[in-house]
Amino acid sequence: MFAQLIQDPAKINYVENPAKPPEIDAWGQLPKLASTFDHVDGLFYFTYIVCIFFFVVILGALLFSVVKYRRKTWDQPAASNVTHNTPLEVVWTIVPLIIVMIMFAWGFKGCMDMTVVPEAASRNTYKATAKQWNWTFTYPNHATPSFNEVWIEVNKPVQFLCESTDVLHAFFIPVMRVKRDIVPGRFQSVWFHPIEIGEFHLFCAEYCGDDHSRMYAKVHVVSAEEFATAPWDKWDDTTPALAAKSGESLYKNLCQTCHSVNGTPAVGPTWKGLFTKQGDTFVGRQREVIEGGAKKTITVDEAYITESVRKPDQKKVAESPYDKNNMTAFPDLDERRIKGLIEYMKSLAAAQ
Ligand code: HEC
Ligand SMILES: [Cu+2]
Repeated sequence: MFAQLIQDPAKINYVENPAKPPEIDAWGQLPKLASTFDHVDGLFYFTYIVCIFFFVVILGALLFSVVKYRRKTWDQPAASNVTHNTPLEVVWTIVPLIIVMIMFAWGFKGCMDMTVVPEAASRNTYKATAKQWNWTFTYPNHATPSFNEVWIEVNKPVQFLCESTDVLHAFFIPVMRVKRDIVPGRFQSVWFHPIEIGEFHLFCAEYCGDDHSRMYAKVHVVSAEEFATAPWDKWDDTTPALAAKSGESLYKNLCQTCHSVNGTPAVGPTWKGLFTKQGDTFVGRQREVIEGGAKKTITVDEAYITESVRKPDQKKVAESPYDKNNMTAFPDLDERRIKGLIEYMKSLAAAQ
């Protein structure tokens, strides 16, 4: 019934994050693909119906009174001087109180279910680090993290310990019916039990700055066999072209929110022109930077890029507004990934 009012998911541009949008139901609700937290939908529909009911009753009474008791001539005196009605007032205090207490008890039970993590989920604990504006996931018993994409095993309860390195964010996977604010300086845990294989969205659900709306990640729920192959730990750099391709997908996940590759200004400087191709060699551009308060000119090379990724504040680009904008540091990116990003930057020059 309400589905038509909701934007058709097929028409939304999912190019950057092509997780297939699951079908929504007649209420505009996504399917629930976790065996946990049944109360979420119950409470949602209950609140929804209560709201619609009171909207109709109150607005109906209001419209009825406006028409029925309107002043018919300009000098018509007030016919009644009722100041109160005790039984009526008691009813409209007690009834909403009861309804609100039901919502409270229901919500409190749900809150306890979500925050008390069962043993099975705590044995499968991931870490989700939120920062402006991306997600880093680290896996149980696996050294390589993944960025803006996370793989979890189907039919296995999972816990995410969430932390933020800067401002407030929120961990929200609609199809799993979990949402939790992430408060800087503390770990917030969420858990759930996924029951269907697929690709789903994870959103940041707390306004966290300019690119908040682009701070989403892809959740891959995969079979145990596929999970065992550690799909996030594939990094193809057998040839420079493949390394550039791997670098490009990492760029889309991690850097695109702040860097364009076509010259468009963004939070950070464009990568267009970082390298130019002269014959068969790539030459880095000249760049004026501020290091320790002093301006100097350097040539862009692998060392400068590596440092820009790991310690972006070391040398700030001396050009407004980039000298004032801050870049998130990525200390977890290993050599191979940084090499891939550099290959990608060089491939931009080759394409010109
Ligand atoms: C939150 C926004 C943001 C994100 C995300 C981001 N950067 Fe930056 N980046 C900046 C800003 C702002 C600057 C300029 C200020 C400075 O030098 O610290 C910058 C500067 C750079 C520079 C120096 C560029 C030059 O022209 O001299 C490089 C290289 C760089 N970033 C690489 C990356 C890579 C690689 C990623 C992804 C792994 C990334 N950045 C993600 C904001 C960002
Ligand atoms: Cu946000």
